[in-house]
Amino acid sequence: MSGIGPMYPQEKPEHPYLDKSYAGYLIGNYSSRFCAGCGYGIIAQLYTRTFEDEGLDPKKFPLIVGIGCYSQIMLLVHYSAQKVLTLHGRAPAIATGIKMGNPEMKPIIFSGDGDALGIGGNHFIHLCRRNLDAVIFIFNNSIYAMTGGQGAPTTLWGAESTTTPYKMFENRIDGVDLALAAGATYVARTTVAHPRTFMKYFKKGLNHKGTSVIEVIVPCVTYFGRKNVNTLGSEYSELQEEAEKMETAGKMIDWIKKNTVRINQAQFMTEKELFNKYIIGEFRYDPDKPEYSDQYNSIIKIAQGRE
Ligand SMILES: Cc1ncc(C[n+]2csc(CCOP(=O)(O)OP(=O)(O)O)c2C)c(N)n1
Ligand code: SF4
Repeated sequence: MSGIGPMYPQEKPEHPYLDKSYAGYLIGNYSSRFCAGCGYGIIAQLYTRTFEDEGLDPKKFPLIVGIGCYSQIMLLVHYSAQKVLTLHGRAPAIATGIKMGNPEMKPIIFSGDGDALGIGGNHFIHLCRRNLDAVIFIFNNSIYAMTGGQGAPTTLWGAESTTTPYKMFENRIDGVDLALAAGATYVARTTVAHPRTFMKYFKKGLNHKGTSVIEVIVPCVTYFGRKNVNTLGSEYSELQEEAEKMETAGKMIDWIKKNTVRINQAQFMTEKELFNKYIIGEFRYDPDKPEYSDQYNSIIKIAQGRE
């Protein structure tokens, strides 16, 4: 991540949603704090576009943000979005409080892979188990980026990171599998290289009453790409002569596309073939399971003798 950078108010942003960004709209600052090639800018624009397309009422759809590089998305998302910056891994707990305080609200949670599946794994499990009406995004860049590129529970086997300078040898956690096991009622995975799918899943989550978990595979060029080669995850990874470090956004996006398998293709593949791959698609949609705040309200009525 870099400093906020110079402002060029005389320059008109080419991207239609930059004018709608928090920093762009308020102070005409169109710079980004993300490294060149970071995928988080794409997410900010897709969020803002969906926010406008759906005409989201900011008072009903607060954005609850955990701690990681991605927290800087707050400067880029729609200026009128209500944003709450919370603690590392604790965004689901704050979102639960907000939802229970005012069940009319539907929190949208931003979390990193380290955030939701490492330090906040416990909070994530219980959000899913309760089926609280909220959308939680897990931005998976396979690394703890903000603190210097340490290996995370999601780091692919064989990958290099600052804490695994030879190779990652631990089994990785799969955010989708965990969400399914914990009981989330809408579960999907996509990547920033599939922007239309991102918006489709986001809109579905917004219209679903229950916990929607959307994992998004994102490139971190600085701490993941520069240390790893584009044959990572490939069955041909022993062909090291073809391997290239992924030090640019283009190489990382190409690798993400190559290392991604659609859910309908995955069913014809063996466990060995799927090792280290990202399966994308929709894994569960269950609109019939009772939602937590509704259930809680019915218990209040029983306690008050009204039912
Ligand atoms: C309770 C707690 N533990 C650790 C930290 C230090 N910390 C801040 S951000 C971060 C890593 C974030 O990684 P991730 O959630 O994957 O997001 P990214 O930076 O990759 O976007 C860590 C370990 C913290 N702020 N609070
Ligand atoms: S360190 Fe990685 S995740 Fe953080 S801003 Fe840079 S590219 Fe993005």
